[in-house]
Amino acid sequence: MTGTQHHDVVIVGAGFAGMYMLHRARQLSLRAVVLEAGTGVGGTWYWNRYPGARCDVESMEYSYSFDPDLEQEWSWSERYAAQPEILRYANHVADRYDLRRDIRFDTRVASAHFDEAAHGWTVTTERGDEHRAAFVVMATGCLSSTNTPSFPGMDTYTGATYHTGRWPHEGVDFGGRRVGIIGTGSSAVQAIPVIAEQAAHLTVFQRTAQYSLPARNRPLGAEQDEIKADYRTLREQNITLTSGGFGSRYPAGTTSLWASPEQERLARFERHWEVGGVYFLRAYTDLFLDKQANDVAAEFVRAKIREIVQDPAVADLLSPATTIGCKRICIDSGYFETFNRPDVRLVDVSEHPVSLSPGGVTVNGTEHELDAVIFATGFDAMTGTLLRIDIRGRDGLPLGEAWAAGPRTYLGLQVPGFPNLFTVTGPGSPSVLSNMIMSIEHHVDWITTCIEHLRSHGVATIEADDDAADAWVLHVNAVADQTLYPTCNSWYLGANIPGKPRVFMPLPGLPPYIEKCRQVVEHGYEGFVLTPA
Ligand code: N01
Repeated sequence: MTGTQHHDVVIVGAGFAGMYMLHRARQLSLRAVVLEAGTGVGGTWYWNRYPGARCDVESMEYSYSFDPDLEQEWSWSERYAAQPEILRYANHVADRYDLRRDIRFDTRVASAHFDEAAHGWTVTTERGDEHRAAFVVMATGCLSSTNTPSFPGMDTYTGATYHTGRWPHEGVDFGGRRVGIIGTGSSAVQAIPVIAEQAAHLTVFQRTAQYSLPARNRPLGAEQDEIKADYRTLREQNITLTSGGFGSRYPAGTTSLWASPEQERLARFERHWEVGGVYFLRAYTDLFLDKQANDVAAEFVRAKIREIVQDPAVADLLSPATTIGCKRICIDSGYFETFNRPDVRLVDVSEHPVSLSPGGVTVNGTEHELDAVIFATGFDAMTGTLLRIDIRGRDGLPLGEAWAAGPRTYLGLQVPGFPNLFTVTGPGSPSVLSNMIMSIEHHVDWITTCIEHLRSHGVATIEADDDAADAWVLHVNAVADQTLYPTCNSWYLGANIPGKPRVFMPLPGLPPYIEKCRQVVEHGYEGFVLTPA
């Protein structure tokens, strides 16, 4: 389709955020269109099809809550759903609410420019189609722009290469092949045990050892019916959790680690370790606040690694020295056990960087011959996708310039100088430190209420106030500074991308944030500038 099309709202991205935004926009009788780069819905779950990909928020919680009928009719097979099942769910939602007729697939957005005179936006696709609308909702995801470092010799490598975040849809057969994987973050930790089963040999190139906790995945039996019998209670309890909107069914400590005698600590950590998943880090209230308390938890996990991994030198290499939970914690099914296999080798690249050669990967002068190399090297998180689109606000101000010193938003919902443009789970909101679907629903509901208010009050534009945004950025950093999060080189801080400004991007603590958003509305969109039509 070419030419200019007119809508009330253009939504960019057909992941969980974009799909729900479309559903809500239709309820307001808005003419809405979704522009999606992929050929299907599902966002992160459409792209990340690597072997072992799975969500580490439980399926009963990592799902929409907006429609009790949807909650009841969909059945999850496992405690933690694997990528194909989550993608089936996304497709089910798209069909159930007849979303596809307003989604343009295979349509990548190139630019979005604010038009002062029209009080609206012109969104242009890479094909050159123009979409005009009063509102733009960037539902572009927090981890949607992959990061592939420019390794020396990359162009010379003759084998196959893959990135976990752009996995071929037809799958990859690693049978009989010598495979290398660079990176040991969440994606790699999930992929490594599965690829080790398939490949003739697997070499893991590790720059920084990562903490990983056992998922303890299991088929969902009667507990699914129990939750469905009182789903509202689970959702309501989850949203009250500071730790991010999921897991209220599991034990959480209410005291400092120092309030427990040593023996009791070990017993409690053991119980939390057995529960599986991130709940280990909820054993005490100060594990994210007090470095010494964190060290005790970290040492517990290192002891587990030494127990699991038979070769002490390998166990040593796999044992992180850093603050546990400071980088996004990994959740695994058999990760450390995989290094006991004779056909898996761990190569330390902390001192000697990786380069590629025609036959494989070279580290410190040793070439590892490989038929395939997997880049599990992560994403340009939270800002990457927004900055790759040519977004220009008032007076043609490019978003890249507005964010030269790091992302600056009010509530993670709007950027000063970019009227009527909303970011779902944008930087400055709890986003990646929460159950993403819960935060998506919260933002989409907030945006929907806001648009409804503007239309019913004859308001042409809403825009984050400069001072409110400055104060918000300070607030986000002040909250983060009370925790251990900013103390390590994580992607939360932009530290994984050379040259990216170091700003802590997500906001720790969901309930006060939700309350703040509520108050802002109650006080007539305090902190936003509303301009009458
Ligand atoms: O990416 P990452 P990811 N040479 O950035 C290494 C979510 N997620 O795709 O630590 C050598 O975590 C890098 O090393 P270092 C989740 O939020 C969720 O794994 O920088 N190595 C690191 O080991 C997660 O946090 C789920 O020293 C290099 C790795 O690559 C986020 O996505 C599943 C390198 C990158 O790890 C991203 O996870 C999967 C270089 N030049 C992902 N550059 C679930 O819900 C980078 N590395 C379960």
